[in-house]
Amino acid sequence: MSELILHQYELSPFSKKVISIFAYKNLAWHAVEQPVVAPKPDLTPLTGGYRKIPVLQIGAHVYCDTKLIIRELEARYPDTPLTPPELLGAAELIADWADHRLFSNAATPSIFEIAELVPPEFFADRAAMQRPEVMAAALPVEHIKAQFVLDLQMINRQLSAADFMLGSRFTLADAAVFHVLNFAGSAPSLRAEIDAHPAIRKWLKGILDMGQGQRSDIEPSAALDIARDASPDLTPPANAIEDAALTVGANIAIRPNDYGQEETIGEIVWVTADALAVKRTDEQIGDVLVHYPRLGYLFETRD
Ligand SMILES: N[C@@H](CCC(=O)N[C@@H](CS)C(=O)NCC(=O)O)C(=O)O
Repeated sequence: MSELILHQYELSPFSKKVISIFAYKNLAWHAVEQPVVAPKPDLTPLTGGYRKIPVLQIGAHVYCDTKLIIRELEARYPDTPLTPPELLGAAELIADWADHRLFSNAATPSIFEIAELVPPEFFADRAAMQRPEVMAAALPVEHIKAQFVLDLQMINRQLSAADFMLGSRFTLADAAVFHVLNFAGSAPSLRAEIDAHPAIRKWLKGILDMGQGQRSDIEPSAALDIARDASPDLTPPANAIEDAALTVGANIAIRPNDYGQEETIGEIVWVTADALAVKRTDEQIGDVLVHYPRLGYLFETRD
C-alpha cells in the first residue's frame, strides 16, 4: 500500500499542482476527499488548524503547502528528478509568481463564472478567509480579468518558443502555471482566452495527458487511522540549523501570511533554513509532526 495520502478536493487547483507531480513521477498515492469549505473536521486532527488544501500525509507526518509537499516528493523520489539544479531557482520564482499573482488574477473572474459548481456557502467562506484590508482593496473583476489576459501573453511568448516554461522539459514551473490555467479553463470566457493561444492549449493538453499517477481513493477515517497507528520520526534532517528566533523545544503558532490564517500550534522539533517541523499531540490521533515551509508563514512564540 502506498504511503502517500493527499487530502484534496476535485475543484482544488493547488491539488492539481501536486497531482501533476504524482503523474510525472508515476507515483502510487491515495486521495482523501476533504470539504471545499470550513469546517474540515477530518483535516484539523492532522494539521491542528491549517485548513488549506492540499495537505500531504505520510503516516504521522503532515506536510502543509504545495511548495514543501513538492520538495518532499523530490527528496523521497529522486529517481525521477523534476527540476534540474540549474533551473531550480528560476522554477521556484515562476512558481511563486504563478501561485500568487497569476492565481489571484485567474481565481476571481473564474469563480464567478462557475458559481453553480461550488456549494452555496462558498462565497461567504472565502470572504471570511481574507484579511479585511484585502477585501476593502478589491479591484473590479473586469480589470483583474484583463490582467489575466496579459499574463497569458507572457506565458504564450514562452510556450511559443519552447515546449515548457523553462525549456525542453517539464519542471516545477510547469506544474505551478498548469494548475492555475487548468482551473481558469473551467470558466467559459477564460477558456476562450486560453484557447486563443494554440501553444498554451497544446502544453495544457500534454500535462493533462500525463494523467494522475496511480491514484486510489480512501475514506478520511482510514487516513486518520493510519496517523493514529504511526509514530512520527523526530530525527532532525542533516541540514537542520540553530535559529535563535525559533528554538527547538519552544511552543509556536504558525499561520499563513496571506489568506486563511488558521493556526497550527506545536513544539519546534527542528528547523532548517527554509522549513520547520512542530510536534503536536491530537486527542483523536496522538502525536503528529507537522511540516511547514518558512516562505509565506508567520511564526509566533506561545507560552
Ligand atoms: N500556499 C498554499 C495555497 C493553497 C490554497 O490556497 N489552496 C486553496 C484550494 S486550491 C484553499 O485552501 N482554499 C481554501 C480551502 O480549500 O479551504 C499552497 O501552496 O498549498
